[in-house]
Amino acid sequence: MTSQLESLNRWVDDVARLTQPDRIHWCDGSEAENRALIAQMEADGTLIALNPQTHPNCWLHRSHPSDVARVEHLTLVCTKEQEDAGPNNHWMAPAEAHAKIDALFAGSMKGRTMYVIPYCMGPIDSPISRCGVEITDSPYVVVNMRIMTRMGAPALARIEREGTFVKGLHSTGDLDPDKRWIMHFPEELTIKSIGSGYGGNALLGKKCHALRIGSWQARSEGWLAEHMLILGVENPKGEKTYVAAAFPSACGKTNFAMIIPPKGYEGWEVTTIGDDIAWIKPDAMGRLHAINPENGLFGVAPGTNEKSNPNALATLHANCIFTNVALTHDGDVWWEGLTEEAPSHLIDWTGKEWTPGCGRPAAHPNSRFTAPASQVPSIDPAWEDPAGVPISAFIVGGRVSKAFPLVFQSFDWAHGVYLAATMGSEATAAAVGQAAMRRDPFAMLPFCGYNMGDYWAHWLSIGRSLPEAPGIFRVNWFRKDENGKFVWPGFGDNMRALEWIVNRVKGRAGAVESPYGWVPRYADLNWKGLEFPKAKYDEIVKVDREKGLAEAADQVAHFAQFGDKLPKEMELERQLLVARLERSPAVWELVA
Ligand code: OXD
Ligand code: MN
Repeated sequence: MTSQLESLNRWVDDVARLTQPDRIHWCDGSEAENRALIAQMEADGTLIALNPQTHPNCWLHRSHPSDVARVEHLTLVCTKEQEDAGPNNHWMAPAEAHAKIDALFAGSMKGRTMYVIPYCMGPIDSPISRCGVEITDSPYVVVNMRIMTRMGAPALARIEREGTFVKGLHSTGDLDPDKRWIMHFPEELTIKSIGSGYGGNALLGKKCHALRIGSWQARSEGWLAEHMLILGVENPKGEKTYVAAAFPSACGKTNFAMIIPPKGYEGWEVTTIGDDIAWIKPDAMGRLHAINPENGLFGVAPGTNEKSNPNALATLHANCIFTNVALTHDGDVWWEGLTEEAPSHLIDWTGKEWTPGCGRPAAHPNSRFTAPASQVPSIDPAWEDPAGVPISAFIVGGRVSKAFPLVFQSFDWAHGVYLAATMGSEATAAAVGQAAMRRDPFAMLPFCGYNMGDYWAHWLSIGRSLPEAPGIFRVNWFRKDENGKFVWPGFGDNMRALEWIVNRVKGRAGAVESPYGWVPRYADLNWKGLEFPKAKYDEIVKVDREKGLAEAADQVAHFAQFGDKLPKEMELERQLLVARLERSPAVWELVA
């Protein structure tokens, strides 16, 4: 098979000449093709079948122990000008980068099959969707791409119609970490990745295309490619509101995307459109509409359980690929946090015998499940609507034990962009008593395919172009008391902040002005079904002037990295925060 698109055939020929595969297979995405690939991988040990009674059509894959995560230091953005990649990206000049990686691709597919995977990011008939073609020598990548994207014949037909596509070339090479690169050439809409079979490095549709190349395309075409979940909230009157939210990796994004309303919220429903990436575009009326460009979840397994995320757990009963989790003796899967007590005996993620207390984790901390989004019990009926869903609010937040209130609204769009540009999570305290922040603006630090200063400017411009911009909110579920214990119950009770956010953008919820932004008073939140006294609430809302000033001072170095690219508004917002704090009492508290 070849394509009707000359440029695609030519590229496939060029790649084959370089990598010298034994065979070329164009993927049609069919069930028969998938079954044949799985049978082949089961035969050579790449996949292990799970118990067909408890997990029909599910498989376990164990990756090479040195290939279990994204590798930020080997991930490059190769623009002609280094300034366009910015201080947030590792950079190499395109000619040098191509030469370096092509030398590694030379002959890398000898003895292997080269798979050509046409795919579409987003519903196949959505004008917001964009297509790509990934060439890979990994059948594991093919079967994962089939879950994570709309892959095969319909995508190829769209590519032939449009005549353009993002080119992604991937080879596992010999998995030598010294010969591993993940390179992006946004000006050429090209990705080249070698030496890794791990999801974020090898499933090129996800982080490489949908975020790094996508953010570049979004900027030049006037839309947004974001590391955000999308969810819908329906109140008992049947009124539906959609929000998008950015939290850094490992801050509970998948859990929040599938939140189950707590006790007291009978009649409410939360639905899921996506758990990781949002492509957002103004419609003809200037309203932002979002699609989930993905077709599946590539979620972190450890910590997923009946309490943290029952919807995710229910998604994993069939048709999934598990990577680097532990195996039980009856062919089931297990990971840390799945049950309170570990089984007495397991095979760990490296294939070794494991017993509790042996000193090693049973599942790799970054073990994953690849699961079809259609199986999520809370999936929204409109999740594949080609028009996307209208976004009324953006939520951003990180993992911060001090300083920031539970939830607050920005004063305006530019202030909201500033709140997102300065967000981050606490790293392990570097100096005693001093929490070090790892800034992760918009949760995009590892994923923005261009200069982060230009990215903030793009967000500011988008806001200016909208007749009615969504509200921007910041949340912090992680404030701790003097004993180091989390004050807020989190999980389903985060719904209380979500309800306030929804009511706020509808203009029917109160708030007071704090130095950080608009904060809900105790009476502005719905406490039905939760015993949470006002004194406790005051604790997670109050603003400590010194901590606030220290935070604002710490932002100076963060902003300085971007030099001339830093939009004026960012530094002005920082100074406004300082001015507000300086005129505040040592501890700003709610009076009502
Ligand atoms: C992910 C991540 O895998 O953000 O989604 O790291
Ligand atoms: Mn992510």
